Amino acid sequence: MLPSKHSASKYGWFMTVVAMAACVLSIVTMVTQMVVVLEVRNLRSELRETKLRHKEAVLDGGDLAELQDAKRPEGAGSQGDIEAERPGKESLTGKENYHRSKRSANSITMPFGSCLQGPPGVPGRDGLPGAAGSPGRDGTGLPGAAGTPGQDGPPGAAGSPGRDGQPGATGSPGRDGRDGQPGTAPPRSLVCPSGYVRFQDRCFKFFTYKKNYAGARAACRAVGASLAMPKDQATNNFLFNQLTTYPSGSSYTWFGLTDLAQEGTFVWEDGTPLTGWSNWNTGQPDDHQSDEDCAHWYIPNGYKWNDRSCSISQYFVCEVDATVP
Ligand SMILES: [Ca+2]
Ligand SMILES: [Ca+2]
Repeated sequence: MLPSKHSASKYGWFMTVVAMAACVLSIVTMVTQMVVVLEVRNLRSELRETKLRHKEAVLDGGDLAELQDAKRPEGAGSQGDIEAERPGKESLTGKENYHRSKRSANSITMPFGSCLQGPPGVPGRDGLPGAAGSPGRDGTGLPGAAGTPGQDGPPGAAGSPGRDGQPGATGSPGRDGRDGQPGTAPPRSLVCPSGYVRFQDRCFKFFTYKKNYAGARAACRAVGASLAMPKDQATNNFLFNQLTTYPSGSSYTWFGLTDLAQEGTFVWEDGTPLTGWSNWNTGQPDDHQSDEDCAHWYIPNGYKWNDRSCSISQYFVCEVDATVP
């Protein structure tokens, strides 16, 4: 953590004072060492001079004692002092002093460096984190208890379709079919008399002259026939289609149906009453003027039926059953 600006300033001043004190101390030490050095040099110089004189005395045969007296300072005369003045002894002491002085001189440090140095700087920032340590060893504690079971997963996808099943049991027999419609083709063995036209099991003859109803009925019976009886729509359609091919087709034509026996109750020529299907024109039978008891095809109105006076003469149609040849 960096110091604040104020604390850094106070710290700087304190360090400056300490540095200056160290500088003064260094200067004093340096002066002392310089004095010592100078003293050592003087001693060495005196030692050289003494050696030189000793050699000269030996060469000249002079009195060593005289030389020693000349060398001894005034007031000194003891044997200890003389031994102290011996060249060998004195040379050894000088060497020690010399090395000491040299070491002292070498150990002298210039105080100006420390004096010129500024106050110490602020502490540096924290260094980068160290490298990660090696992984620790596995613990020796007991394993923990098992956790609670997780929730059920989502349902899986739908499976593929199964194989086809086995064939089922045989069903119960079906119901009997309905009866078919009667065929329209006439038996090949049936035939009609000459001059007749066959339709199914009956034969029809279209007369080309006119008779009242009673005359027409008599003419049919004369040939073993009766007036035609169109009891169903198929026979009726066949007959009026044939009428268009004859000259009589363009006029009114009798067939065998009357209410002569009882007004309002029409009966076929074979004595059977008119029931079920009929083909009356609109508003007919109307027994107009209470004089209309005989039925005929009303040509202008699509061959619809009409009751008309039986006394009127018209064309007519007879029928007989077809026979096996
Ligand atoms: Ca009538
Ligand atoms: Ca009528």
